[in-house]
Amino acid sequence: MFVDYVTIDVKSGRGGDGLISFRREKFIAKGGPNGGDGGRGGNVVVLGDENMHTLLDYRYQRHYKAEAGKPGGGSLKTGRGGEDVVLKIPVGTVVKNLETGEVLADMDEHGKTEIIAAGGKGGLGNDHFKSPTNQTPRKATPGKAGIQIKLTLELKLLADVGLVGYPNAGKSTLLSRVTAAKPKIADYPFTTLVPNLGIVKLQDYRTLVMADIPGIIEGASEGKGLGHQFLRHIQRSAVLLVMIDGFASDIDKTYQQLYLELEKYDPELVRRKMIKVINKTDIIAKSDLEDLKRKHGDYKFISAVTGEGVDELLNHVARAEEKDDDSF
Ligand SMILES: Nc1nc2c(ncn2[C@@H]2O[C@H](COP(=O)(O)OP(=O)(O)OP(=O)(O)O)[C@@H](O)[C@H]2O)c(=O)[nH]1
Ligand SMILES: [Mg+2]
Repeated sequence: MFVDYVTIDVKSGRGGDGLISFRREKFIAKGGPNGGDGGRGGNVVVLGDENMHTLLDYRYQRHYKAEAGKPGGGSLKTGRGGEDVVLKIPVGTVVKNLETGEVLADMDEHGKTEIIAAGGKGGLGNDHFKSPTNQTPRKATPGKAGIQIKLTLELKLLADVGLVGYPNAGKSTLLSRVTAAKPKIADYPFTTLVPNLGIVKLQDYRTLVMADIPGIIEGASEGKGLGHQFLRHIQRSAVLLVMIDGFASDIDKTYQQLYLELEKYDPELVRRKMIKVINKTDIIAKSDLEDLKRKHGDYKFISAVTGEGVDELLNHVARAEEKDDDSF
């Protein structure tokens, strides 16, 4: 099961207490202080792991607590530090503080780690409090408490190109045509329920990751259809292919509706390089197609089924991907 959003509760370990203790030696009447410091509490750490593809595990286990530090010992022994809790999360996951919305970590690399909640410091043993006037301090400090935070984990796929469009526009068909991915394709709306990724090999041997996401419709931002939360997966994409069925009753209006839904989800999304695509040219009557091409010169025309226009589209995508090309 693909899970891309969870909330969890984490708590770092409390520091161990400092100890009050005195040397006891046979012929010394009053030994000096020798209480050790408490150990540091364990941290809560996140670790990016490219072998994980879902946050499913965190649906089932929602509470994580790092170990407390051990108290200081006699003979100035520092207590052992608490064990860290290391949460493995898929590469692409953004970790936020649920209450403040602050981004605490963006796991954009395999192996990257970030401390989300630091363990409490250990307390000081009584040895720290000796002074010329107080050779037998009866004072030590307790360990500091751990930090408790509610977190959101949000998985955002790392795709260079995102496919957006109404259901049935042919997004999954295009992905299956230009990559080795095998998404489900069918002639009913909302066939795609979770995002699919594929790797496009361009003519110049570059590769691009393409994401096919569930269809969105007018009102998706108010929860219509499958909602619009899947748009998070194209938030990192520099290029968006906006795909429209050639039989849509009003192509420009459809584009405007899609644009609005993107904007409502994240105003930044509509600043991406947008490539407008009309699909299914293979089944549009020749004269109708010519009409459409005349009216919509700013669109690319393709058939995801026969491959007509697809190479040209990919070349266009390749140029859009080149960062300094602002002509899109
Ligand atoms: N004739 C023709 N049919 C197409 C073309 N592209 C897609 N289709 C058909 O249109 C239907 C929908 O295609 P999908 O690829 O599942 O559409 P989608 O945009 O992924 O749809 P959702 O996952 O529901 O959002 C299927 O029956 C496809 O075979 C095309 O270029 N030509
Ligand atoms: Mg689909």
